[in-house]
Amino acid sequence: MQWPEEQFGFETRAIHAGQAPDPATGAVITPVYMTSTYAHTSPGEHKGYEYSRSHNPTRSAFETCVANLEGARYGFAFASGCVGATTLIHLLKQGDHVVCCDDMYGGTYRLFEQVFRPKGITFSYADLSVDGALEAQLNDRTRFVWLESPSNPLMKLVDITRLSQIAHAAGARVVVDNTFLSPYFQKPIELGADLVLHSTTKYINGHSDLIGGVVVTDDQDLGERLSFLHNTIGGIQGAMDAYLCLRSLKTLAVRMQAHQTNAMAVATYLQDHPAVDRVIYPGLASHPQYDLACRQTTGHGGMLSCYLKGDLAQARHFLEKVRIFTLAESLGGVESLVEHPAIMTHASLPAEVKLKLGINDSLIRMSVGIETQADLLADLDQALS
Ligand code: P1T
Repeated sequence: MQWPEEQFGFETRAIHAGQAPDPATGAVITPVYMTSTYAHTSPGEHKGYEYSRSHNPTRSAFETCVANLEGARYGFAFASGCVGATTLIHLLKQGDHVVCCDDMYGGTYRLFEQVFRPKGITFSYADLSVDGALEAQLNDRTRFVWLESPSNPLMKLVDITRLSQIAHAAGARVVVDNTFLSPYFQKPIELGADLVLHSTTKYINGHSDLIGGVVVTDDQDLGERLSFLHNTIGGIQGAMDAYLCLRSLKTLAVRMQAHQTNAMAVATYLQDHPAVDRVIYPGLASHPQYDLACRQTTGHGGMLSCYLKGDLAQARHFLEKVRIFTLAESLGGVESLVEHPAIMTHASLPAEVKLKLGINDSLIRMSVGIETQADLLADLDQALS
């Protein structure tokens, strides 16, 4: 079997892409190549592997597989989502400008504002779901448009195709952080984006047992520049973590379906609960961008946010009372997690930014896992009572 095989379905590619049986032994599962270096037969003569910062067969298999699933030719696995983002920003130089969606993971905002702004890269933030908002931010130094869709934690969507056309006309590249939906539900490159980033800590690995990131692109120039930066900066993923991510991709499709089924049930349940003010889930017809969600994605994923009635005391009471949902940062694992963005994942945002966005003390974010649905609903029921 030759890979990539375009005609195979997502599930087949998730299980086989980049994973021919091991040439040395016939092992069906790609081994964990725990080696830092590789023997040369003569200086400069080797089997394509010299040093594991540059290449490692386990990591290469994962990179090939995830790139294939995103419809891209180049994939680079990193030690975290944040170092993936860091490496992307190293494609830029002093004076360059990035337009970002206003609602994004707090750690990405902190990286941009506290690490890269002092070094001379400028960032502006706008609600890019509003017509004309991107055009108003672009200038002749804009190199990247950085999108999360759905965004973390407010689940806002942006029209990736429309924004990519506008960005490209202005000479900028589009980065989509696809962490929340995974390539199973959303393929940004097919929609027109140039670069896709994931925190693989989340759905791609799916079992909350590692930190990782990946960047993919189908653009040869970007692929070659990223290959240089990946090796030269060296924020690479270790072989064991790459092995776990590769193994997890095999079940991505079934996990995402199960996450979505449970999230839809939780969203519907919360929507009708008297203690809940508002639920934000792209799969609900009440989501302001429900039509875009149905057009742009093939599913709505396992993440949702809601505003509880009351103040911080009510939110704390709920968060302390859940039993199956665990009060913890992160998302995308098989177990259900719940968190308070204002105090936890988005604590590094300035108070006025949080206020403007609506990240207040009543906002709760849930990563709905794949436990028995009735148990999850019963847990929420007792915690909200
Ligand atoms: O944690 P790390 O693997 O470095 O990934 C950072 C990151 C990037 N992009 C998005 C959309 C993310 O959600 C994250 C990490 N987010 C959390 C830890 C969280 O609880 O939201």
